Order: sequence, then C-alpha cells, then structure tokens
Amino acid sequence: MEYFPEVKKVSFEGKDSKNPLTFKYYDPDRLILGKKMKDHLRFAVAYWHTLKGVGSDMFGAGSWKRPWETVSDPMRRAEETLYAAFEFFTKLGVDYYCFHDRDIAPEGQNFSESCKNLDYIVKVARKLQNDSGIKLLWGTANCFSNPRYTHGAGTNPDPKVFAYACAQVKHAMEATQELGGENYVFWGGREGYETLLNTNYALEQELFARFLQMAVDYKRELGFDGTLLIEPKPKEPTKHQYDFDSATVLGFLRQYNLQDEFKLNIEANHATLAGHTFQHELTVAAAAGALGSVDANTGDMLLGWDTDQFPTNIYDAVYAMLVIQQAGGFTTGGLNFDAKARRGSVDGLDLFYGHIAAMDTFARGLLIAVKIIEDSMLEQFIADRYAGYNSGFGAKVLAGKADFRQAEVLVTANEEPVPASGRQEYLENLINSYI
Ligand code: XUL
Ligand code: CO
Repeated sequence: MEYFPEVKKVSFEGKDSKNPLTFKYYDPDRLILGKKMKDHLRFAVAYWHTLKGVGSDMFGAGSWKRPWETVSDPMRRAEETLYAAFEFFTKLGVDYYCFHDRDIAPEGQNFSESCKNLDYIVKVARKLQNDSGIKLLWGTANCFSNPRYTHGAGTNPDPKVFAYACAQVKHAMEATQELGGENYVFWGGREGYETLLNTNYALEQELFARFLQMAVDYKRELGFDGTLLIEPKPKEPTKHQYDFDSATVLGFLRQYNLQDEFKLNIEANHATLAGHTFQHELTVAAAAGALGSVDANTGDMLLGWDTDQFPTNIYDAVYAMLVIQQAGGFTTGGLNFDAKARRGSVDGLDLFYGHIAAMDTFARGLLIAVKIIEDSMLEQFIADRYAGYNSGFGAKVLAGKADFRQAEVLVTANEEPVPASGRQEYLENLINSYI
C-alpha cells in the first residue's frame, strides 16, 4: 500500500519554486568544500515522532490516526509502520533514521517475547535498508515509558529494574549493530529524581556510572564500532535529570573515567530548557572534543517544556552549523529531527512540510556558516582578541610556565589595562550581512 500518494519525490527546485513539496535550499549532491551537502548534514528522521506520533498532549488524546496505525494485530502494525516509514524516508530523500526499540517493535508479554518481536522487525528493517540504501544513524532503548521504570532505569533503587534496563539495552545495542547503526544513544529518560527526600543521590550517580561502564564493556564484547552518545536534558520527565547539560555530563564522565567512551548528542530544545542556547551546548561539547551528534528541533521561547518543534529559525541553524563546521563536521553523527508536527497539523502531508522546512533551514545554515568561515572575518576577530596570549607573559601562561610572582612584576611595571571593545553589535551585524 502507498501511504503518501500525494508525494512523488521531494526534489531540489531552488528558492524561486512555488511548489511547497520541494527543497528551496537543500540540494543533496551540491558540493560544498569538496563534500556533498547531504554528507555534511546527514539528516535523519525520528521514528517515534514521525511514524508513532498521534498528536496527543497532557490535555487530550491523539488528534490523528495514521493509516498504518489502523492495522489491529500489533506485529502486523509494526511491520506496516516500517513500510510506511521507508516510503516516507525515500520520498523525502533522507539518508538516515533513528529509533527506540519500542518504536519499531511492540513490547511483548515478557522480556523474551519483546526480544523476539524486536528480532523479527529488525529482519524486516534490514531488508528495507538494503533495498533503499537508507541507513540507521542511531538506535536506543526506551527505558522510560513502561511503568517498571517509574523510579529510573540505570539509577533504579531496585536492582531487578536495573537488571531489566541492562538486558534491554543489551538487546537494543544488538539490534543497532545488526542494522549497521553508526551510533547508540543514551537519553536518561527517568534517570533523575522527583524529591531528594527519598533519593540517595550519591548512590544513584554511582549506579549510573556502573550502568554506562557495563554498556561500554558489552559494546566491546559485541564488536560494535559505532559511537556511544549521551543526550543531555535538564528536566522532564523528572524534576531534575542527572544528565542536566553538556557541562554536567562531561564532568560526570570525567569523574567516572568514562570520558573516552562517550560523546554527546545535543538537542536544541534541551539546551534552552537548561537555560542555555543551542550554540552554547554545542560549543561546550565541541570544546571537549565530544560533539557527537545533534537532535535538531526547537522549543518555544514562551513555553517551559519540551515542545520538540521542527527547527525553522535561520539564526539558530547558522550558529549551530558554525560550531559543527568549526569542529570539523560530523563523523558518525548527523542531524536527527527529534521533532513533531503540532497537534493541529493533523495531515500526513504535514510530516513532509515539517521536514522540508527543517532541512531547508539547516541547508541555509550550512551555506551561510561556510561563507562566514571562508571569509574568516569572524575567526580573525576572535584570533585578534586573544592575540596577547601568543607571546610574552600570555604565552607563558598557556605553556604552564607563568606564576603569580611574574604577574605581580608585570602589573607593577605596566600601566592600568584599558578594555578594548568587544564589538558585539558590529559582529551581530556582520553575521546579518551573510544571511
Ligand atoms: C526526549 C528525547 C528522546 C531522545 C531519545 O526528550 O529527546 O526522544 O532523543 O531517547
Ligand atoms: Co532527543
């Protein structure tokens, strides 16, 4: 069955096209700095929102029922959903997708049955991937929806639940490996607390580190050569999520000597929930050499929760692509649209419009960021701002050869330092001149 008969194949038509089902900026094979646009951007569709989303919110049930969701047998439904998924990916022209184990296959009556369900669906997915050339950017385990995980997964006070999470991640990692996934993601869905009155914070931190170390050990055993990623988020569903933001996660990884095993998956909406910009979170990760992948979406400035909207803000995309390009671009990572159409966008076509808008936004982000980098005015401004550290006392500081006595001698001999302009407004206008 064809699920999206109105759409043939979304193709690049350029910015003057009036056809809404085309790309105005995303031109997948266009060479940018010797690399195809699609290989810079590595777009992925998030299975959970796009195929499984029903348009529900805290105040109301789903507002649409996709045709593939009408099949009554759960396993048949899962298979049909995969067919719809690959039709969507192919027509949209993305190279990657991402899933949780429970998005692609239903949970069974017990753990073995859940594993059997997943194994069956993975075989179907393997075939669809082979036929279409579409690849898996990352897989993950949903260790947060089932009520067994109410008090956490890898931080649960009950070791039986901790074990369940381990076994589930083991199987999800195997499925990811089987499908050639390039990364495996840990988003700490319920790793956090609601109240410290019932929480042994130190023990839960220790448990979480053990959980991640066991994942590293099993990755080795399995021979999975993808990247392990942690996705920071400060709150929701728990009041305080342990993987609060990039800096917190990096500190945690260093404390437990896991820093060489994990990179970060930065999500825009999670950044703003933490009181940071998307650009800040990417920069903190990149500075630690830990920028792995991106969940590209956006929140709403006026709302304090994870609205997971399709990203359409050109500035955000420019700033993000600047950081990503300056960090050398993606290796195993990519831009996964962890985004959903609004509850009122009830139509299957809205799935296309959302992705097209987001893909064009990031294509523009890339094109503009590359121009900014090629002109090197911004880079030069920053280099000049810190030029004092290239010689004399500044260079000694960086070489670890300076001390407080030398500083005192210098300050005593020098005149009072005068601040140079940071030129913020000039720089903001410089960015505008590229847009
Ligand atoms: C939740 C979120 C997840 C992760 C994968 O806020 O972003 O969908 O990306 O578990
Ligand atoms: Co996400």
